[in-house]
Amino acid sequence: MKMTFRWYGSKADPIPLKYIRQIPGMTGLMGLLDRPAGVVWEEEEIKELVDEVHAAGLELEVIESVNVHEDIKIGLPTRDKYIQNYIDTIRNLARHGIKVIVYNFMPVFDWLRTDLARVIPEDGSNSLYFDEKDLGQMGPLEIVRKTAEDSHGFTLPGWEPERLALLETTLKQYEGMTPDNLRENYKYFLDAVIPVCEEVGVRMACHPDDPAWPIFGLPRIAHSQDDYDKIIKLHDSPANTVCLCTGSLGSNPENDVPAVIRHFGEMNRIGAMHVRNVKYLGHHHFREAAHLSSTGDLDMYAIMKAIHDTCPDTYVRPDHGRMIWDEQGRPGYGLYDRALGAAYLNGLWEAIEKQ
Ligand code: DNO
Repeated sequence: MKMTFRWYGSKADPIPLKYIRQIPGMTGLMGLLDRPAGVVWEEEEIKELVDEVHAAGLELEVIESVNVHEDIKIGLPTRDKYIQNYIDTIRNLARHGIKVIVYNFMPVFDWLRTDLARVIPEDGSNSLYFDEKDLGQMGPLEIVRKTAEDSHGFTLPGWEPERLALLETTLKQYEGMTPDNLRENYKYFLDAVIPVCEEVGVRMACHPDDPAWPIFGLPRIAHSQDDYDKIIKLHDSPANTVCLCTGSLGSNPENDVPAVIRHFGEMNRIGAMHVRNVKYLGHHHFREAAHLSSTGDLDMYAIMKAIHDTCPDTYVRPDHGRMIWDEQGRPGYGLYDRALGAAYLNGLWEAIEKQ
């Protein structure tokens, strides 16, 4: 296992690399260049990022994310141009040591919450929260407005302003699209990019829908083991993998997360892991918890054991943390609770190894 940390770049992330380096057992980052979906990531800018990370004593083998342009997901004629740009980006990243690209194929919205700072009554910290009842009252435009307002000036991953500016148009373009239509467009994309990944030694890792069910009537095709079985069959290759996010899949109690890890781990189809815990509050209603098993509803030991037994060399990052100790930062991506999460997950790993 390679323990990594998500980082948004020195201009956008208040957490200095030297702090990340000081987290015990931290080997590298899941990093990114802040570029709009559809453009080519040029080699010089990639090199600059990689050099900066290496100079801090960390590795950069995973990029999260290279976003897929909406025209590709919708299947517009312009998609070929954007797919070519994606391919050029894959080649440029591979030349600078990148091994895994995390992305998603979710229409319009990446992850979604109805409150970015819900106070946890037991300890006074706060975390990301979702209640479908609140969402029903809000509607897509309202949730975008509220999420931007609550994000303390930080751009949240998947909520990039240039994407959201087109929200109304984009939502219309998805009208009438079925999950099968979306899968066809996904296949078109994978058929183009996966052969290039095989050639240059990169693995594409698809992040699950978060939360793990359809929202606003949009087609969503990545929120269960069955869904991922279909995705893998769209273009069967070791380069077509899952970014298995325990908190996203685990938002739906019907997903047995350790079993899903074992299923795809045994097939060698896990490109990266996001590990975090969830507390269920009712139907389609949850909040994020500390990583420790007893503070939520996922069994983190069983999760780490499944990774250990089936994909022990994968990249793991402690996913969203709570906001604790009065830290002000990007919701979900503060330093303190994610550092505690990494230490805890490393502790579980050590115990599993020594058993
Ligand atoms: C949320 C993240 C997601 C993830 C993307 C991958 O916190 O886990 O935004 O990065 O879905 O493309």
